[in-house]
Amino acid sequence: MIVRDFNEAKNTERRVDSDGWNSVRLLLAGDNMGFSFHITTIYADTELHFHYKNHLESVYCVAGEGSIEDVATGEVHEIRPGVMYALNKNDKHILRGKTEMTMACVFNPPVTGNEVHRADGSYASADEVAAASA
Ligand code: 9YT
Repeated sequence: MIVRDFNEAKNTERRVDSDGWNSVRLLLAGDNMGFSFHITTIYADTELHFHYKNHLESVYCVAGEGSIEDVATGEVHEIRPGVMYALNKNDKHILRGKTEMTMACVFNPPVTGNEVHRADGSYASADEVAAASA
């Protein structure tokens, strides 16, 4: 069994800080769960362009308010506590934080912990990472 406390993990290298957001990765690829699990904080008045081409992601809003825009359709969905979205088509999206938002996120395949967003909003796949270091 794996038990981890967000309040401790947020003060370790599990916390990743970026422009407009931070994320505490409570489960990573190395935990061999088949998914990774993150608590992501999106800051107020932020607009983020993400496109996880190599990962499926599901996100549940725990606190805060904002919206998600499906770039393919232009459709905008309000986000508030209780709302879940799943990027089941690797959907390119724009996340807007109206207030600070706390989001619980699952990634399949799991994030390894070393990813940074590339210019196109994606994270590299495991194959691309292996090819780059070969
Ligand atoms: C809300 C959202 O898209 N979270 C993604 C996870 C975060 N970018 C991370 O941990 O890399």
